[in-house]
Amino acid sequence: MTLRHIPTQPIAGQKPGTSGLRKKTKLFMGPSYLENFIQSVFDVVGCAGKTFVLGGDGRYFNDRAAQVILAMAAANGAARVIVGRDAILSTPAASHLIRLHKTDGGIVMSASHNPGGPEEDFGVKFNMANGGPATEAVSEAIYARSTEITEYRTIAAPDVDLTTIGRRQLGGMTVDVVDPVSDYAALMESLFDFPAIRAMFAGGFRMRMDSMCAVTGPYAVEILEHRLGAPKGTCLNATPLPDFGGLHPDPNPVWAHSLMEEMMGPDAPDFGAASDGDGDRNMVVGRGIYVSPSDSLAVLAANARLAPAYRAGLRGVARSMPTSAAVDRVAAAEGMAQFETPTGWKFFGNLMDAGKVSLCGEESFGTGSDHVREKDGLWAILLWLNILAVRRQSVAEVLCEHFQRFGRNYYSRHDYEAIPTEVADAMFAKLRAALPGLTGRIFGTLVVREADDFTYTDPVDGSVSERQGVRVLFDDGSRAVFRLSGTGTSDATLRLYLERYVPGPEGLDHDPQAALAPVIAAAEAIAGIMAMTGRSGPDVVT
Ligand code: VG1
Ligand code: CO
Repeated sequence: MTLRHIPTQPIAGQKPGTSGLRKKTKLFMGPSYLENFIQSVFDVVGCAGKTFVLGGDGRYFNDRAAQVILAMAAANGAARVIVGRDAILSTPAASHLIRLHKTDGGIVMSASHNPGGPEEDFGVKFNMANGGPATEAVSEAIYARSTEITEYRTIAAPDVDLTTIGRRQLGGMTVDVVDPVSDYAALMESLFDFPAIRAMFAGGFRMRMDSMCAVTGPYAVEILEHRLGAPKGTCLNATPLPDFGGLHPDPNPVWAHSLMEEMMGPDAPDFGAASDGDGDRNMVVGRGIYVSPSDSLAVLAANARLAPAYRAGLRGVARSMPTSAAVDRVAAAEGMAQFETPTGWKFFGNLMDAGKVSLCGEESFGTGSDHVREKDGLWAILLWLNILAVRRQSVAEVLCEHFQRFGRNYYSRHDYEAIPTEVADAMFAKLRAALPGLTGRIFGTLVVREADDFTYTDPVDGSVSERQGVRVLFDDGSRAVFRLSGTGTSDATLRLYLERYVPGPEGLDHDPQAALAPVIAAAEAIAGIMAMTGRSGPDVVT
């Protein structure tokens, strides 16, 4: 077992984005790429004597990357690494293990909803001792370290056997290979009314859970089919594959279209759900009805008390800025604290650690609570099941009653993908320059009340994050928000978030795109997206 100091040079661009470092798999597999980043992590957070969790979503290169990271952890003096069998852990399960074993953090290998395979994407992120993604400050420090790195440390040793559960030694380091599912499944069982959900399935309730050939398959089978008694076949695409079966493991109506088709079809099941590459996202669909993630967050906030873990009520709720204000109305009605953060789960950690919020969500199909410090796809799906089981109503009935009570925040996100970076930068420069003159301007029926570039001051540690999305607020409460994606691996993706509030009782069942037409037109007039990109419309509408 020889310790090796390998000379290396900084590699440009190892800057973590919205959620960790994501790059083309080939780049990650190239000389020193993964090694430089991992050494930068260890140099910043410290490694000697520490314990970490390691796992990933099973995508191509997951297995090799795990061996590289283990050898480097041993060389850097780690005491112990807890690894999911076959180097598999969903992101929320990794977060749970970090907290359960009170480790010093964890490394999650995933590019989440980005496609996997030798020609597609890979990613790595570091989670802190609270189980949540590294904060902005730590991510920045890791990046800074990657620009000055001169060597990385590893050991020459045979691969660790990760195929069976048990304790191994790697140099002076202990490697504990654990079942990736059992602790997480036990946590879910402790939060929700499993007997009520079990009774609902026993009564003939039909569900489809689409794991999109990604990491939640084994978790969904264990929890839904084994522990809750859902009929065999409830879980679809439940075997994780290195290339996700060539699919795009992003649970939205566009990429989960076969599930959508079944849910909108003549013999649709009662409930449909899907999750993403690493298991932190969820999509929820009722028979004949799609639930937008922002509405899902609001419904969960309004009904959380129906689940045992939240019986005493929620401490507060937080949403990312582009997420609709539907949950704000629930918070106001229930007298709960409410926070608005930049995009990315790392901004919720401080609020949860400080006990200010119990429930958080993003419009991008992410919902979670303070049971872990990541968004959690199966958790959200189980909370929905718990609510349906207790209320004995359909998804459509629950949603309809919610809109009647709170009004409806019509919402949609339009993504323009693969825009040349220069074009995107020029568009944002122009947009930012126009902000000061927008107030009072009229676009069709809408008058601009305020326009700014979102700045967030963390109420816990006072840190300030600037330029987190351009927002144009109209005087009737409608909104258009413009952001560039921070998870892509090539070119730029523009996200346009659109929202309009209708108080009801009339006008609550329109098609969202039609209801949002005035906001869509105003956004185009303000930003000139089609003119500047030459596109005739968005690539993905959710
Ligand atoms: C996207 C989503 C954001 C989410 C992030 C990570 O980021 O918009 O809400 O937190 O993905 O989710 P961006 O910068 O591309 O808009 V995941 O499930 O990909 O880890
Ligand atoms: Co994800």
